[in-house]
Amino acid sequence: MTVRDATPGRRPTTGRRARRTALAAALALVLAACSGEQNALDPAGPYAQAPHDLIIWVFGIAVVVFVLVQGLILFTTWRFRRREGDDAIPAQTHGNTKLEVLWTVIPALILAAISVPTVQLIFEQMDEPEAEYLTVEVIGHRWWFEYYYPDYDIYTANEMAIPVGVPVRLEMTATDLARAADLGVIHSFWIPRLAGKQDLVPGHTTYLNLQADEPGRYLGQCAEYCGLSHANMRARVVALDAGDFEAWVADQTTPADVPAEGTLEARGRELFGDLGARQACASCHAVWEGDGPRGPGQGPDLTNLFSREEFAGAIHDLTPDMLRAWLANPNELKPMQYDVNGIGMPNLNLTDEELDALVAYLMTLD
Ligand code: HEC
Ligand SMILES: [Cu+2]
Repeated sequence: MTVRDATPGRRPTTGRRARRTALAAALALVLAACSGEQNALDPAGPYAQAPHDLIIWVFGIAVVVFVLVQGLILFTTWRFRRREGDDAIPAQTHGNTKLEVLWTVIPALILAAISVPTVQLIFEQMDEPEAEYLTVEVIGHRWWFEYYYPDYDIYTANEMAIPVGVPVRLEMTATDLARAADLGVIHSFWIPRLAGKQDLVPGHTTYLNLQADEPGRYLGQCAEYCGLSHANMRARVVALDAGDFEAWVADQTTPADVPAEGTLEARGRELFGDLGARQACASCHAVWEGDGPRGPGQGPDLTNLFSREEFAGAIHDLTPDMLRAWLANPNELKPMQYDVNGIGMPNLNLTDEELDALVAYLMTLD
């Protein structure tokens, strides 16, 4: 036996209010996607403009189909509704070849028409650009993006500097360096305001073009689930005017300064290369001081660390305080799995004195 609510009439009201609130919240959430830094509907360059225009075009067709189909449904339910004294069973229809052929052929034609520009565009997004372009190699790691500029022999991470108005061709792959048995997992590179989206696949090279028409900072996000800190794997493209980009290249190709002997910074540099029984920072991070070629490391290249505004997968602002917190316990700022499978940065149990010296040294790397 069911016991009825003692106060009928109250429950529907609260229910309705809850439903209305939920609906408003859901709507706000959906609409929030239409603005902000990662808005594909606000393209900032030709490689983002093309898919945007295609989306609008396809959306237009979808609206026409929707209105037609829904209109027909509404019309028939109204036109053939049951009227008073209308007790006869309506005529029973079993199939109509003409109609069925029609509603198979028309959608097939629409889909075929849409697929032509779609497939064309997919290839355009990764074909070699016709104009002179800049090449950047993108390597997806768990959980940060590494960039290498072969024309300039520059290694950097998380923030990719590009010149405004110049096509940039990304050559992309994925690996977790120095772990031969563990090639890495698939990631996806996506800067919604600058280009379409493309996977980074271990052992393969994929291509994607992007271009920014205006200087600015463009945010993106790894778009293929890649494990624990997937949500903490962002990417930032920094578009610079021609002069600023030249200055950036000059800065990045200048070796790091060696701090004067006896200073706190010099002590930091010493610790960077030797932490006694603990693994040295230098075994995972390169700081290029001009002797010998630059090379990749297991972690980001730190030669020009303070030329970047964000770090750790571009999820944190790079400030001395945040950097200190990172070195004291990296896992607290970004969940990683160093103890489980060597992915990420280990906690090296640094003392306050060591932290002071290391932060002072790293701040000279700009
Ligand atoms: C076992 C290898 C390893 C060692 C040892 C190591 N790191 Fe790291 N470090 C990493 C990895 C991997 C990352 C990237 C983590 C991420 O963003 O997901 C990282 C990130 C960083 C970053 C942020 C860089 C950026 O641009 O995002 C800094 C700064 C840093 N490490 C400094 C140090 C210092 C200083 C030491 C020594 C006290 C050290 N690391 C020791 C592997 C290491
Ligand atoms: Cu990823």
